This record gives sequence, structure tokens and C-alpha cells, in this order.
Amino acid sequence: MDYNEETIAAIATPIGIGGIGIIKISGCNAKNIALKIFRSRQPIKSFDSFRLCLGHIIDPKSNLPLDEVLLSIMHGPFSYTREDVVEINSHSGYTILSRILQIILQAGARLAKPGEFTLRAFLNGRIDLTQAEAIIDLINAKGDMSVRLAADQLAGGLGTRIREIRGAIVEILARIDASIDFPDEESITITRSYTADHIRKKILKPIKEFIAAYTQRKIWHEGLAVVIVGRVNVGKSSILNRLLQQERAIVTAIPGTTRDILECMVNVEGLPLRLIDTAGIRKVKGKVEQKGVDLTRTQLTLADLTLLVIDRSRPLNQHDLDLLKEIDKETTIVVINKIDLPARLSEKKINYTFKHLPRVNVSALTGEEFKELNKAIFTKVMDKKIDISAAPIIPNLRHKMALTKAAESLENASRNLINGFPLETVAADLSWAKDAVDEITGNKTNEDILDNIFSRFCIGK
Ligand SMILES: Nc1nc2c(ncn2[C@@H]2O[C@H](COP(=O)(O)OP(=O)(O)OP(=O)(O)O)[C@@H](O)[C@H]2O)c(=O)[nH]1
Ligand SMILES: [Mg+2]
Repeated sequence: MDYNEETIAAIATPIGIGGIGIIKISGCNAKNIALKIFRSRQPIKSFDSFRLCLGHIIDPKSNLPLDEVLLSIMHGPFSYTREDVVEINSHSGYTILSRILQIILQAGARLAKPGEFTLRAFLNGRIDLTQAEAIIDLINAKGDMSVRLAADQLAGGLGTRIREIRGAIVEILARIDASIDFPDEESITITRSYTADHIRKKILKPIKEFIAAYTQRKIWHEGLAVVIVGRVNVGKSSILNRLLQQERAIVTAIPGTTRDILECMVNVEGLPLRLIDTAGIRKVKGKVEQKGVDLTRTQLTLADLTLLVIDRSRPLNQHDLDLLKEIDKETTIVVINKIDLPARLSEKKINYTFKHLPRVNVSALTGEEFKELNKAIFTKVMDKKIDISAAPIIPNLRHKMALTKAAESLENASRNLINGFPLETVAADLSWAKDAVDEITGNKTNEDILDNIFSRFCIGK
């Protein structure tokens, strides 16, 4: 059956005892169902959109009132789903809400799937996919900034920018198509170098800026993952405790104290960070330790920022050097710890081994120089051009993947133009770029994408 012919209903408020509970009905039959189950002094037909009306839900078995409720009708297309929507505010409590829902279902509606109201809003063209995703983000938002970002996206910020990019692609595509169709028409001949340059500056550049902005999403929605690694006993857990300003991790003089991954949120210079303490690297003894070291290596691959801890009171060993090879040099700060102890590692050796890497000397025991470490973390994050003051437009992973696809096709288009490839090839590249961009707003989509997005919603949204 066409989804448009089915009327759906669900409880929209969380399960549990509360002041009021809301049941939503959407679809062409919503008003009829309301007529069947609701009794009020005023006839329901006269209901204006967005007006509350007091009355009773009638139990069809006994024909007696079941609950006193407020009912409202939002006539389509001016409703959340663009269909006729009825909302019933009843007393809350699972039994009463599910009883009313059951009556609605018996009257001709079917139970809505998770996110189906929002899916209909999308399918009926009221919102694009980026706005549907913003609704999930808004529901799940954990801080003021994530609320702001989601609200901007819901207002259409991202969708508008994506449509502008699409427009620019379509414009070039149209010109190229025209010059393919009319090769002798001088007025529409395209200049290859000019067009390639235009693609790079006007389309690729903003796309790349969006892709770069994705890292910020992690900051605001999850916190940047800062992984503390080093060989055993260098003071990793002590550093975590210092940054947190509380004793969270166990610290002992016994090498191999930390075996599991310990994760905590901390605010460093206004940045939300997920600090991750790991098991120290050494020649492993036994399965548990092996597992710990394996986990450390996995964390390393997931790190947004790595703190590589070195104990200055001992000479470097092979494990330090192995780790140095494994870390991503772009996103690592070397933390030279235990500077309160006599140095067994010369400045010269440190400079030589860790050249080109930012370094901070600290003592986790005394807390010396931790301000410097905080600053270094902040600077490193800022290095990635992350603006933490503004609420920019930030794509999610799905958008980022589509944008990356679009960028690749646009790079090809621009290169093929310069290299004198046939215009048909360039047109195909541009067309792929357009399709990729269309995936973001949902102009072009498939069931997998929709399932993936809408299954993240709760029932009743
Ligand atoms: N003198 C001094 N001792 C420190 C410093 N930082 C840590 N320690 C000591 O070094 C020992 C090991 O510290 P941890 O923080 O447990 O080191 P770790 O790197 O987490 O060790 P593992 O979990 O075993 O890999 C403890 O006895 C700490 O008190 C420091 O800056 N100066
Ligand atoms: Mg430890």
C-alpha cells in the first residue's frame, strides 16, 4: 500500500508516569479516526487548525468516556508531516496511553515505525534529509553547542549551502552539455582552463571546507579523542589524573598497572576532550597484558590527538622508539614527564629523536608545567583550523562521505578539462558530483540510506 494511504499513530511521549502523554496520528484518515473516538461539546468538524479542544476519548466497548483529553488537529499541508495530523493530550501512564492507542489502531490507523512521522515530513517535501538528521541531533544533543549546531541545521543552513553547490555544478554541466550538442556555436564554447579554475575555486573549495569542518562535529558531539600512550611506568595515568584534576586512574610504581582502557571527559581550555588512558607498552607477559597492549594500538588508530609520554628520568628504550614510529606525527604532542627527577635523557637526544614534534616538559607528580600542556593541546587542536567560537555548518559522517565522493569527481572533471579529455567525460564527472551532493539533501536517495537515518529515531517522532 502507498504510504500516503496509510494513517499512522504512536505514543509520542516517553513511557512512564507523567503529567500528560501525547498520542499522534498522521494521514488521510486521521480526522475520521478522531471523529470516531472523540466526543466533545463542539462538533469536531468545526475545529480550526492548531486549536485545542476539550473532550473525551470514548471506549468503543462500553461507549463510555475513557479519559478526558485535549485534542488538536493540524490540517495538512501545514503540519509536521504535511498530512492531516491529530494530537491527543491525555493523562499519562502507560496503561491509559496504550489503551487510547489501541482504540485508534482499531479505528483504522496502524502503528508508526520509528521516525515515520519525520520520514513522511521528508517524503512529502517539508524537510530535506539534513533537517531530518538535525532533528535526531537535537533530540540527542548533550550540550549547548550541539543544540545550536543542530538548530542551525534544522533551520536549513546546511541544506541551503548544499543546494548552492549543486546549483553551481548544474550550471557548468548545462554549459558543457550545450557545447557538446552545438560544437560549432562560438557563444557557448567553453574555455577549458577557465572552467577548470572555476570548478576548483567556486565548488571544490567550499566542499573541502565542509569536509574539514567535519572534525569539529566530533568535538562538539562527542569530544575529541585524546589518547595517552607510552611505555610502562612513564606516568600516563598520573598525567590523566592531573589533567582531570582528580584521582581517577590507579597509579603505582609497579610497571603494567593499567591494563584496560580508561576514558573520561575533561574540559581543557574550553575544549571538550575524551581523555583515554592506555596500558603501557612493554614486552608482554601473559594474555591479559597482550590484550591491553592490543587495545592501546586500536586506540592509537582512533585518536584525534595523541600524547606520547616519555620518562626523562630513564634512557629511551626500543618501546619508546617503536611507539614513535606508530603515532601519527601530525596529531601528536610529546610529553616529557618526571622533570622533577634527575634527567637520564639529554636535551640533545630529545631534540634529535623528537624533532618536528611539539614537546612539553612536565612533572605529573608535582603538577609543574601542566598549564603549558593544556596550552599545547589547545594549540594543536587550533592548528587544525577549528573555530570553537562560531557555530559553523558542520556535516555528519554521511554528508562527509558524500562530499568526499563529490570532491573526487570534481577533481577529475577539472583535471580532465585541463588534459583535453572529451567533454563527455567531464560531463560524466560533473554528473557524478551532482548525484553525490544530491544524496546529502535526499534529492537522490535509496532505501538503505533512509532506513539507516530513520531507524535512529524513536517511535512517535
Ligand atoms: N617523580 C615522579 N614520579 C612520577 C611522575 N609521574 C608519575 N610518577 C610515578 O611513576 C610511577 C608510574 O606512574 P603511572 O602514572 O602509574 O604510570 P603509567 O604510565 O600509567 O604506568 P602503567 O599503567 O604501568 O603503564 C608511579 O609511581 C608515579 O607516582 C613524575 O612526574 N615524577
Ligand atoms: Mg597507567
